[in-house]
Amino acid sequence: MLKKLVSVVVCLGFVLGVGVSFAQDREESQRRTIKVPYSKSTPIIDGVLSAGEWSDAAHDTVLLPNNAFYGDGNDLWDGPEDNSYEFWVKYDDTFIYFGVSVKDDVYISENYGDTMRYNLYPVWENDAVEYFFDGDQSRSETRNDSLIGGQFIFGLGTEPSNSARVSIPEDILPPDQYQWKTVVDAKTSDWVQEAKFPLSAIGQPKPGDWIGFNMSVDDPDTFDPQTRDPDFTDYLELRDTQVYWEAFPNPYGGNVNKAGTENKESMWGTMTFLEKSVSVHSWELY
Ligand SMILES: [Ca+2]
Ligand SMILES: [Ca+2]
Ligand SMILES: [Ca+2]
Ligand SMILES: [Ca+2]
Repeated sequence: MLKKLVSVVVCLGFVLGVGVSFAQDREESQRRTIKVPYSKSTPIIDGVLSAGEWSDAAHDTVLLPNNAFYGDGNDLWDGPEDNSYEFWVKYDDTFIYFGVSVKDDVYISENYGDTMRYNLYPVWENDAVEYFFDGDQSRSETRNDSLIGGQFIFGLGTEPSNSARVSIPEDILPPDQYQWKTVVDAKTSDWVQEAKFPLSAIGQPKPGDWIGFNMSVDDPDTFDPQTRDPDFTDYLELRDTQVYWEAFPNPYGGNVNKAGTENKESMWGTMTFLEKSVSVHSWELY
């Protein structure tokens, strides 16, 4: 089991590039934290942010250039309507829940079809959310260095032939243990994703605990038909941008980061799990 997992981990590291390990220009006091309340009502994972459904959740807005930065991609960011997002997060005794509302100008889901890259569906070359959990609090200079947590990439399933585009190795998290749904606004190309993961997959945090956390939204705005050709063997980087929630402001001295913080748990933020009695409204006052 461990041997198999290690091979998957190596593969994941290869997919998005292995980070450079040099000292970063950062201050620990600037590491971003999100405080997650215990859920008072269980959200329905249907890709629709219904009224009141997330009002008891923690919330943040991820917008360049103030509190996000570019990751891997072609650095073609045209403004908030191109790629920016808000997200909500809360937990209960069994799951952590996310609602993500993305502003996008061109919705893309067809790149690569069912062709796999590095033994995974390359959902990151379509509009997708990536979730990162350092469940064993190791803050490592790599990622997926333990059986707990790691990087999950959620794609979209709106194209009929790609009914479930998920890039999570099944031996890390079996498909029947999580749930997700993405709904796209056909008029605006904006989209919403809701998801839930079992706490058992992210270190089994209890009220009062913390784990390392990051997330990003991948934004390609181009469909390249050659990625659907069975004879096409190259690999194309089609993302315009990958926008991170991220731990540190401008972690490499600017908004554009090519150093691969997604591969370094040490560069991720912190997620704390609030005691059950603490509501979102009481901690927001501080
Ligand atoms: Ca919902
Ligand atoms: Ca876009
Ligand atoms: Ca770790
Ligand atoms: Ca897009």
